[in-house]
Amino acid sequence: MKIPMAQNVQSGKVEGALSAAGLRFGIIVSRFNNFITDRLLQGATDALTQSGAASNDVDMVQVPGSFELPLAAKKLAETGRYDALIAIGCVLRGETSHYDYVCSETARGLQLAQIDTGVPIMFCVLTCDTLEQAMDRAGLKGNKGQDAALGAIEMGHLCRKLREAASAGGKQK
Ligand code: INI
Repeated sequence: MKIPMAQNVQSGKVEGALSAAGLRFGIIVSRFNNFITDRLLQGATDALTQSGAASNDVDMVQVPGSFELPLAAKKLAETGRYDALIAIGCVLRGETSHYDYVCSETARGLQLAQIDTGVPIMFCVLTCDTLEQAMDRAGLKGNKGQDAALGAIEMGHLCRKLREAASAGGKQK
């Protein structure tokens, strides 16, 4: 694909910018382990608004657990309303293999949803052995919700640019 030269686009290099203004975001958040997911959600929404996202350009839906994130994310992506989605969950290892099923199916489902729909979906699902590990990642030593928001902004811009480049390439033919 031939990428036209534009702001932030050098020949052969395409990158997303880091302003969230004008982009639309959906956040899907799991209620399970909500003492962690609430903190991740706060980190994500703070980062989006501090980066210029309008509050009515950020929608939030809740699901019971991480396992339900992929279906809700896919349905949001299919609306065509969003530049990027952020899926937030926290899976803590227990005594049985349940943890492994929830982690692997959540990751697989979210990846499938973004590949199927073409809408970027950030994987903000903590998969931790202990509550302490989760707390560290949900505010004590950084916040993965904030990291996911920055990823969503970058991927939202990148996908817009790649769409524009593809349609400009199509018009030249
Ligand atoms: N869901 C989570 O998000 N985190 C967990 O740690 C967890 N554990 O441990 O069971 C969990 N289970 C619920 C699961 O996501 C589904 O909601 C449930 O199985 C119903 O489909």
